[in-house]
Amino acid sequence: MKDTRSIDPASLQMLKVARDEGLETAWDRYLAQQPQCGFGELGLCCRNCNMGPCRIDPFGDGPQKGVCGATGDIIVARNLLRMIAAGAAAHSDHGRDIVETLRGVAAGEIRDYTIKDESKLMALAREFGLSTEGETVQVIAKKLAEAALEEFGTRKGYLQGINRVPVKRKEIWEKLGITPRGIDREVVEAMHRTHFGVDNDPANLILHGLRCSLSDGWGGSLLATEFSDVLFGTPRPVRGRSNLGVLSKDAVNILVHGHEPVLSEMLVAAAKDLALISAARAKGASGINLVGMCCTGNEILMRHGVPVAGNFLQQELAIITGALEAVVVDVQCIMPALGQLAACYHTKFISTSPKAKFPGALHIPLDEHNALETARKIILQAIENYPNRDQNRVYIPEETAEYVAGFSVEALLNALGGTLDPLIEAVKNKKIRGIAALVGCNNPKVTQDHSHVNLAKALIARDVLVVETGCAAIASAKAGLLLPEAAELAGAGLAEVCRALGLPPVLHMGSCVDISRILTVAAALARELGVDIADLPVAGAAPEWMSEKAVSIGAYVVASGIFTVLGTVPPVLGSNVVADLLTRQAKDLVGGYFAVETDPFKAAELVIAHIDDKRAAMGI
Ligand code: SF4
Ligand code: MSK
Repeated sequence: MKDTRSIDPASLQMLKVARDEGLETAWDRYLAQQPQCGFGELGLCCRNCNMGPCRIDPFGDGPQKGVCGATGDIIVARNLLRMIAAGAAAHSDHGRDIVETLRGVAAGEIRDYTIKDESKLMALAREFGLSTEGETVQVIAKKLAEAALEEFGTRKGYLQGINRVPVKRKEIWEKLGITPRGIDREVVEAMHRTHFGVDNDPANLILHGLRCSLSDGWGGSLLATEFSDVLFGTPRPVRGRSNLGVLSKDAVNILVHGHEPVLSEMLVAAAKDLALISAARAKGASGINLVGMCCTGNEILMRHGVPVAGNFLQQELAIITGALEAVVVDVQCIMPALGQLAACYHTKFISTSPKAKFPGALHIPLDEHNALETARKIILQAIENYPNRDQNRVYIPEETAEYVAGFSVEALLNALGGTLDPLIEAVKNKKIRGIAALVGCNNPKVTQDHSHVNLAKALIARDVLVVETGCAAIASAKAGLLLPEAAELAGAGLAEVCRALGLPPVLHMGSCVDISRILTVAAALARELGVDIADLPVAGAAPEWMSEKAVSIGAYVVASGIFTVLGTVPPVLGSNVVADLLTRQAKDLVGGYFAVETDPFKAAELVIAHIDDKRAAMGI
C-alpha cells in the first residue's frame, strides 16, 4: 500500500528506518491521538477560568453554554484570538531580540556582529523620521534601534510599518478601529479581552484578532526582517542544496533548527574557522558540515546558501539518519520529542535560548556579548562527539535538490532592473496572471509536502507567479521548483518572463517573519498602481499550516486585504458566527477573507478564480 505520510522520498526512507529501529515520530504520535478531541477540533472547549473546563455540545443535545453562560460563538472567538496573540507574540518577540542585538552592537556592547547593510540602515532611519545628517553609522543604528523598541510598548499613534500601507487600506483599518498600536500592547489586550468576564462579543473579539495580527505583520515580523538584513546582510540570490542528502557521511554534521538568525550567523562563521576544521580532521572527520532546518535554516540559506536538510516534519528524521553530531536549536517549531530521540543515537541535542529549554537537552546559552565564543563552544561539542558516531547505524538518503533562494525585496527589484515596472507590465499583459504567496508548515494531518508542491505546480502552470517562505519554500526547494529551470513547468507567459529575467517561477523570500517582505511588495505594487492591496490579483495560501504563528499570519494577510486559502481546518467550525465572519463578512469589512480547502488542486482553482475576478475588476 502506498505510504501517504509524505511525498518526499527522503522522508519515506527515513520513516522506514524509524519503523525498523522501533522509533516513534510525529506521525506515530498523531495516529496514537486518534480520534482527536472533537470539541477541540471545533474550538468548542474553554478553560479560561476554574469554573470550567467547559465544552459545548455541537449536536445541540448537551450543554449549549459554559458555567458562566459563554456560548459556542464566544468560546470559539476567544480561542481564536488567543491563538493569534500567541502567534503574534512569537514573531514579535523574535523581532525584539534582533532589534536589541542591533542596539547592543551600536552601543559597542556586542562586538561579534557588524552592521552589514548600511544603506538599509539609512533607509530605515529615514522611514522612522530620524535625522542622519552628520551622524556616525553607530549613532544612527542606536537611535534606530531605540525608536524600534518603542514600537513594542504603549506609544502614541500607530506603528511605523503602517506608513508602507496604501492610504485606502489605512482608512479601512481606521474605520474599523483595527489600526495596530504598540506590538506588545495588542497581544496584552488580546489576553485581557479573553480573560474571564471581559470581551464577549464574537465580532469584537475577531476584530481585535485582526488588529493584533497586524501588529505582527506590519510590526514585529517586519522589524525582525528589516533589522536582520541590517545586521546580517540583505539576501541576494544564492544557490544551495536541500533535503536530507545534504548530510555528510564523513564530516561533522551540525543541524541548526528554529527561527532566530542571531546564533546561526555565528555558527556559519565559526564553521569556517580553520582551527575548528583542523580539530574536526584530528577526530577523523573530513570537515564540518553545517546544515539548516525550518526557519533558522531559511535565514542562513537566504544569506549564505547553507544547505537546508528539510522542513518541519523532517526534524526527527534528520536525527534518525544517525549522522548528526549535534542538533542546535533556538526558538519555535522545535519538537519536545527531540531530546529522547537524540538519546537513541550519539546526537547531542543542544538548546541555546533561555526562553526555550527541552527535556534531554544540553543547554549552552547564547551570550550575545560573546556570540562567536558560544558558537565555537557548540561546534567543539559536535566535533568531540564525532568519534561516537556508529557508522553502522548511519543511513543518509541520497535525495538532494538544488535551489536558488535569497529573493528579498531588494533582490527582486534588482532582478527586475530597479523598478517594479516589468512585473506590473507582465501582470497587465497577462504574461503573469497574478501572484500567490504560499507559506506555512507541515502537518501530519496531511501528506508532507503534497499540498505545498502540488499547489505551487498547479499555480505556476497557469501563469501565477508563486512567492514562498517558511517550510512551504523548503518543500519547493526539495521539489526543484526554486530553480530557473523550473520555468519549463510554468505556463507560456510566466515561463517567458522567468527566462527573460533568469528567475525561478517560485521565489523563496525567506523565513516565516519574512512574509513581511511579501507584504512590502504587495503594498508597493498597490501604491504604484494607485489601488488598494485588496484590488490586486494576489492571493495567499497556507496549505499545510500547524502553528499559532500561521494563524496570526493568516489573519494579518486577510486584514491586509488578501484572500487566503487554508489547507488544514482551523478550530473555528464550532461557531457559524465566527466561520461566517472569517469566510464571508471579512470580505466586506477588510477586502480579504478565508477559504478552507484541503485539496491543493481545488485550492489552486479558488486562487485562480480570485485572481481572475480581481483582474476583471481592474480591467486588465
Ligand atoms: Fe467555562 Fe466560562 Fe470559565 Fe470558560 S470562562 S471555563 S466557559 S465558566
Ligand atoms: S518553521 S512556523 S513549521 S513554516 Fe517557520 Fe515551518 Fe511553520 Fe515553523
